[in-house]
Amino acid sequence: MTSEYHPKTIELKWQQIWKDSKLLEVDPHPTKPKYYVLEMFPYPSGTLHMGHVRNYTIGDVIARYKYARGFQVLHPMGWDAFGLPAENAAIKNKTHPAKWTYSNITYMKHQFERLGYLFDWRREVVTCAPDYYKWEQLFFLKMLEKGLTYRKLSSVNWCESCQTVLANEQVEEGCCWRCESEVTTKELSQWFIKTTAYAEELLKGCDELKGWPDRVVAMQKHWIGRSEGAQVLFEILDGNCKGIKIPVFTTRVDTICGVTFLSLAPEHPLVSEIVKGTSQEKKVIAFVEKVRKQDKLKRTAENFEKEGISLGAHVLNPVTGEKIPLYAANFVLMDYGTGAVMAVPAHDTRDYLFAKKYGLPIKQVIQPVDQVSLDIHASAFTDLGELIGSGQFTGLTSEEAKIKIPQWLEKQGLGNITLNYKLRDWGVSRQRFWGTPIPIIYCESCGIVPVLEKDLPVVLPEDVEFTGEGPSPLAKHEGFLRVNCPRCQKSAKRETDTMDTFVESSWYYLRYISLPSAFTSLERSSSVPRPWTAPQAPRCSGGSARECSGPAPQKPFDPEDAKYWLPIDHYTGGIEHATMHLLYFRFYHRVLQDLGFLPNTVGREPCSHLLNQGIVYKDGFKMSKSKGNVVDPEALIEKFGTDTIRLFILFAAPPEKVLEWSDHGVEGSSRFLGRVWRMVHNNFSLMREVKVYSDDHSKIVNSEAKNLRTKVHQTIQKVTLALDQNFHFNTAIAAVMELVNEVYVFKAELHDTVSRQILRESIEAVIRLLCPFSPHICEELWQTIEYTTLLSAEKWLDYDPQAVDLEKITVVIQVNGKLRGSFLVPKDTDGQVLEKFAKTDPKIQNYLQDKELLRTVVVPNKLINFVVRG
Ligand code: ANZ
Ligand code: ZN
Repeated sequence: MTSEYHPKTIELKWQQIWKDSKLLEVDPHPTKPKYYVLEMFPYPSGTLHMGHVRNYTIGDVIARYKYARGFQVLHPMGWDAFGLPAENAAIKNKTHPAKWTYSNITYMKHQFERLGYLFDWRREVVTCAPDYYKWEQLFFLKMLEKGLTYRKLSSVNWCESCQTVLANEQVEEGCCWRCESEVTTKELSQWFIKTTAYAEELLKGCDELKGWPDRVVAMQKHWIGRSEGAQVLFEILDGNCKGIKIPVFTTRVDTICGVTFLSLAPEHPLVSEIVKGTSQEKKVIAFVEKVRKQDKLKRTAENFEKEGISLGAHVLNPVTGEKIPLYAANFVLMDYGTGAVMAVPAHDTRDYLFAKKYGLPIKQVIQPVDQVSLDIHASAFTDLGELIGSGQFTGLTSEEAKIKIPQWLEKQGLGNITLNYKLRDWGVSRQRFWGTPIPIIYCESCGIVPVLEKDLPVVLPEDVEFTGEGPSPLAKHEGFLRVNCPRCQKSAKRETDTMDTFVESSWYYLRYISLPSAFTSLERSSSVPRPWTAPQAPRCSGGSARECSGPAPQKPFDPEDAKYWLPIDHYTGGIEHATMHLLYFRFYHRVLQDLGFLPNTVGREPCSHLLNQGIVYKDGFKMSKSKGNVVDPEALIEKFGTDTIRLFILFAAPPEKVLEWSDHGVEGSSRFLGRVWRMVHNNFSLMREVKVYSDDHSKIVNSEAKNLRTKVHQTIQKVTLALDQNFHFNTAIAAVMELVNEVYVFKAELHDTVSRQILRESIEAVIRLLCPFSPHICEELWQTIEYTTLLSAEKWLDYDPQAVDLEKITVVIQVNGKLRGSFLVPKDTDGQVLEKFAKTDPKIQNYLQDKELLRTVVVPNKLINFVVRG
């Protein structure tokens, strides 16, 4: 028997066996509780980096564990395959972006296999495949019907010398990344998705995200940014625009009597109207141009230099009747509120700084309730208080005034209470080739015409040239561009913009839930083409026209599958997606439900538990190409084996914390696995003839053996706890390491059957508990001790409550008052922990499934009762 540990040989062997055993190729089996484990899918850049390895290792551990716990596990993988890098590679290498993308996918898939991850590859999603994006096009059209997509003017980065639109990441310090000339902005008609229609719902839904990190929930709320306030109309008193009423959004209508000027966003359409033909015109236009180039985020920052210009006109304060001047100011943004601000220098810091700079009056109208005097000329007083100098409203508190003033304004037809959200509608048009074509046709007589459903997908052409200059290759491709109008049949033009790649990642989790065989029959089209062949819409070769234009595809996934698999039970991904992706993902889930693609019985939230894996650092900096401190996973695997890398990553830090890379630590993990290997081989002859101890714990006479057995069951308990609820894999692994140490010092006597049985029990426990983390070596050692089963398919170990400790007590689990189970926990375990623990028991889950949980009653140290309906 060999006693040398050769990771590579073992790993390749087991990877092949797992592949052949199709372990996670599960089909829905409604009698079993399900568990949907998902990791954010990668962009196929070419190689996996350590951040990927961390993310997917976490997911793999959870998938393996849940499988061992008897769940039906869905663990899919796919590729977020559209995007700019493929297009840049195409310009550089003169190849089609698809070619680059698909060859990267092939390579990275191989890397995934080499990491020992168990995925159900049958469900693989490649977002650049026409049979994926055609659904996205269909969703777009359905959303258009409901008014959830629309077109409006919006600005883009523009390079005059390259004659091309630039993505934000192609603008380097205000200059074009290719030619280094200055980038300007240009107004283009673009498509928007009305995320704001769901703003309130998305905000309310945040309260349901109990299994999400608080930080992410806070970021979602902030991004939605609900403000309660009022809208007030200020009438223009003179000049070109006399009589026009400017709406203003304010959260402090209580300060209205302190308004001393009005500020418009420089981009406000009224600005140019007001100054047209006046002596101010030139200066104002120059100012507007200057501000347009400033960064929007910076412009509104408190410490950014406030700048503005008088427009030479005046407006009427509807409450005081005062005539006040009108300005354009750089800190007012066009796309928030109404793009106009009533300026109150006494009570708003930005207005204060502006007034100081331009010598405008400062008028106090709010008095602090508890403070006698304050110097309003030294700084703005921004708290709420009591109204002074406010005519009929004097003496009210700010809170009262915020209700009374809008009521009064409403009677005059000059204002009302409104809500405002920071959330903007989502601009999805990209002037890029490598993305989902927007399924729209422009006809001179009919205007904007949607592509007919039966004509989907609108496929990206293959014969294109990439120069990096001028408009997107789609706009130059005659064959793509020219089309007959579906309404009047006259010649028309296709939309040449493609969709933001965040659209694809908003619904990929749904595509996974049905097997391709389910949707190929639904769609009646081929599955993912690979290796890259011309992506073509299912076309007709012969046959009658009727057959060709048969019924449009019905479903992108099977609603029955959705009922079973949703919501995602565990989602892992980086914190950088805390706002955009996760918000769009929550938005699409709701939209697809409201469009009828998802059944109503599926909840409104797509994912119940989210984990943000921490960043990988090396030498104090984030591991990144630009810092030159990357460690290549592949080289390390070659040297130490996958099991070591996985173990190190999981052991070095809890998953959500920063992981500081350490070569020393990797070597330590490698040494530990060698120690486990030798432990099994050296002890095998002693344990070969016996079975695992299975008798009553109290009957063990040898106290050393008894203690070891207690350690074994405590370790099982610890590891189980970590895998079920706190995800502190590092402490779980540390516990296994301790157990290995105990086995090393344990002296099993040859003739004492019980101690040899306990030796066996301990060694088996180590192998089994370590399996989710470093699965290859564990499978191999399982075989070494002469088991013929696949360890990855074995049931998870239960601990023996008797063996654990006297400090443990039994807690009873009830559902609607009926005894449904019990479990052993440390005395005085917290109620929330008990609840979580009970919910992870598959048996209990069976009772809770498809029922509404009304209440959970916890009697500490005694029982937990789930009150359910349905
Ligand atoms: C008058 C006022 C007086 C304001 C005062 C504040 C304090 P949030 O809470 O973020 O919604 N505002 C409105 N539209 C703006 C825009 N397009 N660009 C920049 N600022 C804008 O902020 C709402 C407040 O931000 C509004 O309330 C308005 O200033 C300003 F003592 O109106 B306030
Ligand atoms: Zn037409």
